[in-house]
Amino acid sequence: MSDAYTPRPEDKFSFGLWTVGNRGRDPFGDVVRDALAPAAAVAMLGEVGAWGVNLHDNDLVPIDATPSERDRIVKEFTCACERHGIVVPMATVNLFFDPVFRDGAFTANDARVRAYALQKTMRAMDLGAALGAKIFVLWGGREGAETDACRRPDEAVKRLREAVNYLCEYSIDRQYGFKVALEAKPNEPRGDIYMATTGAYLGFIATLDHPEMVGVNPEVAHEQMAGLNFLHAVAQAWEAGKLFHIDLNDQAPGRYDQDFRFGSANVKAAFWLVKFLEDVGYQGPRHFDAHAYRTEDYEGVKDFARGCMRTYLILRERAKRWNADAEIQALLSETGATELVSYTPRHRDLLLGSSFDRVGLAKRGLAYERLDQLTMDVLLGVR
Ligand code: GLT
Ligand code: MN
Ligand code: MN
Repeated sequence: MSDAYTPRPEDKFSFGLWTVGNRGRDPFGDVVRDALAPAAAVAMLGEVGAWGVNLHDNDLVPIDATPSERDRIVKEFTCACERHGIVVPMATVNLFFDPVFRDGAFTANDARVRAYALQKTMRAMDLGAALGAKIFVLWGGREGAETDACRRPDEAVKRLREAVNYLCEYSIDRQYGFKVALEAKPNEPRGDIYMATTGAYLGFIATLDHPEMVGVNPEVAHEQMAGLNFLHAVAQAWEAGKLFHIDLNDQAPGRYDQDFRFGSANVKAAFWLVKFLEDVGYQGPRHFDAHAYRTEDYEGVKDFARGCMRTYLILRERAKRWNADAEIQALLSETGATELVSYTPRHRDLLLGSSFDRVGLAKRGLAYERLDQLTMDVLLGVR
């Protein structure tokens, strides 16, 4: 039965193979679900109504596969995607699982490890391009330190720049047309990870050889782990033309990396986020980088995946209602039009000659309490 909250392909909902395939291992306990073969994951995504599947190289092709094994696996996977009407919008590379990356990949002190990381990434780009992906995510999960005795952090930045520049050249050389999306996280699995926030990456991108090819992939939980406002990070990325991809999930601030179902922990923050993405007309994939609770079997994993999409669609409908609400709009228009000023000698003289009712301005109530309660009423379904 379909309703207003049934996902459609144009919603561009995607999941990583590693998300629905997550087996529930955590630092204190072993796997609780059987392995889910990539073709089975694709079938599940088709069943729940998703549009896309994303993958790391080794989610699909084992790290030690021979070229002929790789070709067979890719062929089978492509067939599964066609059969279930699922596309591959994004690909990425696993530079964090294998022990070779225990000191980092692009920033590792050993030049052979750095070279291997580049080679592995170029091969992952080959794989992603073969599957039709146009976005390539780089998450530097091991690019960090437990002790800053290991290297100077500015050296790490230089190594990271060298690697991203190299990989952009590779994409150009092979005519892959990738948009590279850099994903920040403050810590976990390293004690501290370099480029802790989306804002740090936005600063870094401007220093690259091909800044136009590189943007960000902000993840809800990664900014919230640091106690930051995710929407603000996304808005800055969007305004800079750098929101190439987004990882939707949820997280209680200050905890471990929870990767909860989208909207399940901070529904109001999720509402502002969905409203923003819809208001500005974000056209990229809406990727859920989350996983089901460890208590679930694969029926529960489907509930998890359906829940991510359903919550997004409910919040989208609530955002439309908020935008159409006459009282909300009236309050907003009272609190300020956004007219941007620019510097001219005439404007300067006018401004310097103006007088302001400072005390009067500071006295006027802004009615944000009312505005926020109206928001709560919309969100809680009583308006
Ligand atoms: C890993 C991480 C995610 C990244 C993925 C891409 S892998 O699951 O926790 O945030 O987006 O490398
Ligand atoms: Mn992520
Ligand atoms: Mn995460």
